Formats: sequence, structure tokens, C-alpha cells
Amino acid sequence: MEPAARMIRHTPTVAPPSGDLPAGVGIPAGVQPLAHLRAVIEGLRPSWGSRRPLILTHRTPDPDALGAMFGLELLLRCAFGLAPEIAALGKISRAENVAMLRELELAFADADRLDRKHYAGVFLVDTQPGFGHTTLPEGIPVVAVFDHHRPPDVAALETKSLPPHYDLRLEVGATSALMYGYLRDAGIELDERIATALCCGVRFDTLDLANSATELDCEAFFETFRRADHQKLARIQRPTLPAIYYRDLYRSLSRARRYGPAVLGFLGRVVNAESVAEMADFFRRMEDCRWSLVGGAVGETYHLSLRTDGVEAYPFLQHVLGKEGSFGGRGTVAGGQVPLASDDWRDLQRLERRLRGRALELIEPGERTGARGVRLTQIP
Ligand SMILES: [Mn+2]
Repeated sequence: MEPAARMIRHTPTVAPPSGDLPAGVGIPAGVQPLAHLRAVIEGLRPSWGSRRPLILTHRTPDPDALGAMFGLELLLRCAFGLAPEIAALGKISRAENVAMLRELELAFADADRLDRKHYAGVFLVDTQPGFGHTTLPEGIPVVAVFDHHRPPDVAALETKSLPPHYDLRLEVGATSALMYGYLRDAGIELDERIATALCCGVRFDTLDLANSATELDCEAFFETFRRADHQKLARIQRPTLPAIYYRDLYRSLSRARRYGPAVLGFLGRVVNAESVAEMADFFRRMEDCRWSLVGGAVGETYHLSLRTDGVEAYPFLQHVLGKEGSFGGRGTVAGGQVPLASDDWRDLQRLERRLRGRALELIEPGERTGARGVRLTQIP
């Protein structure tokens, strides 16, 4: 707990560097990622027969995952002559993401209903095997990973057997930017639809380049923005909100509490898992709020989202979770899942109590505003 607690006190405005990968992990130095991918695919392809590549991502894809999946589909089709299938799990319900699907006509298969024998290998974007929010079909090898998330134990990568193409770049702001780099290197002209999708991904993960954006992110953003459909981009950024959104918002506002530098919201059962992340973003924007944590249960899983104003978010979430569940994060954003022991509301209540207790340990005693916090309506 100590290191995280220290970070909260000082709250530097610039995130510390994401750190390097162990030697031998990722694309070898000096090798172009596209050339590496080509060598891997060419090596495996004779054994694939008529089976297709399967593009997957984490549960409930966000704009970065969506942009990267559709960018990769274009790459595999145009640069390699393959016929990949895109599939995903989880219901997308955040209004911006629903608008992205609708405006760009992004359709994909249900990953729960795939006939495994048709697929030669998994191409995974914006996540990695072993992450809690990622379920991989059994019996299909993972051929390639394209990601920018820090695994909980980076050092352990050295001893793990990794997929043949493992492009993990912790410093890159968006997987969509990473995918833009492959398409650029392959000389593939971006059409309006894919340019718009990639642009949505980069702007979502980097907050319009304000957050941990590298040169590649900037180039990806400008080049895709130039080719994007700007009417659609606007409709995706400010979509119509379903009526139920306002009910959920009211509930979140009435349940959340301010504890000195943090806003904590334990929402019990929620309609959609994405509202947890959205509320964490929303509360973090409160004046003088240095970090926010929001949790809510959907089905058999309790979802958590943590946001900070500059420091690495994942040590905070690591402490909040204790040894429960799984988590991941990059920069100021972290998310986790805890499987629920039963659908008994008392189990849920006990879990939220444990999480709140550990979250409060991260706040300096002098900064705590009572054990129960302050209702958002009562903040002076
Ligand atoms: Mn991402």
C-alpha cells in the first residue's frame, strides 16, 4: 500500500514512463512490425488450409478495440489476401460506442457461437491472453497480439511462452494507432469508413492526443482525421442518449460519495458494465478530485473502473482489489473484474464493503472526510 499512498499524496501531473519490456519480449529491435507479422503468417499459412484468421478483442469492445479490429481486418485482407472473421463478446451499450457501430456499420460475429473448426488462429487486439476481461476460444492457437496494456506482471513475460507475433507497445496511446502503422507500412489506402473507425479509437484512448500520445498516435490521428467522415465523427462524439441513461445517472449520483481527494461510487447492480467506466470518467472530472473509483455488478461479474488525474492507475486498483479478481490498466485508466460468489445481494454488499475499505486505505487519514464520505449533493 505504501507506494500507491505516496503517489496519491504528491499527485504528479505527468504519468511516470510505462517502463520497458523484458529483453526478448515484443517485436525484436530494428525489425519492422509488418515484416515480422508477414514472416509469422507466411510460416504458418501452409498449415491453415481453408481455415480463416479470427480477430478478437476484450469483452465489450471500446472504440479503440473496434478501430483496431476493423483496421486489422483490412490489413489481413489487403496485405495478406486472407479472409478474416471478426468476433466479440459482451453487449455494447455506451451511447458513443453504439453510435460508432451504427454510423460506421461495424458488424461482427458473436464469439460465443463460433464453429471452432473454421479458424486457424486468433489475432488479438487491445488485450492479451490471460487478461480477466478476455475469453479465448479453446483449441485455436493465438497467432498474434497487438496491444498497449501493461500486464499485471511485466517481468513474468520473460518466462511465459508468448504468441509468435507479440506486438506489445506500452508507450503507444492507442492500439488503433498501432494498427494505423501497419496499414501505412503496407501502403494500404484508408477508406473513409476505416479511417473514421481508427480515428475514433485514437481519440478515445488518447483523449484527442492529450493523454500519453506518441508520434505514432499523432500521425495516426491526423491522417485518419483527414480522411474521416466528419459528420459521422460528430454524431459519434455527441450521440443521442437513451432515456434510461438519465435514470442510471441519477442513481450513480445519489450513491457516490466524496472522500477528500477521491470520489467512490459502489452502484450495486447496474444495467450495463460500460456505465461503470463512464461514471468513473465523469466523477474524475470533479474539481479537486484526484482519483475516482466506480463499481457495479452485471450478471456474475463485478466491474470496477479507476481513474486518476495523472499517476499510474493500476497500483491503486491493485490495492483496492487485494487479491480478488483480475485487473489491467494503462496510464491514468485501470479496470478490473471480480467474479461474484452468488447472486445473493448480501454477497454483493460484502464485496463492496471490502473494496470500499481498501480504497479508503489509499487516502491519507488527514484527508479523509469521515468513514461514510460526503454525498455529492452535500459538498459545500
Ligand atoms: Mn486501447
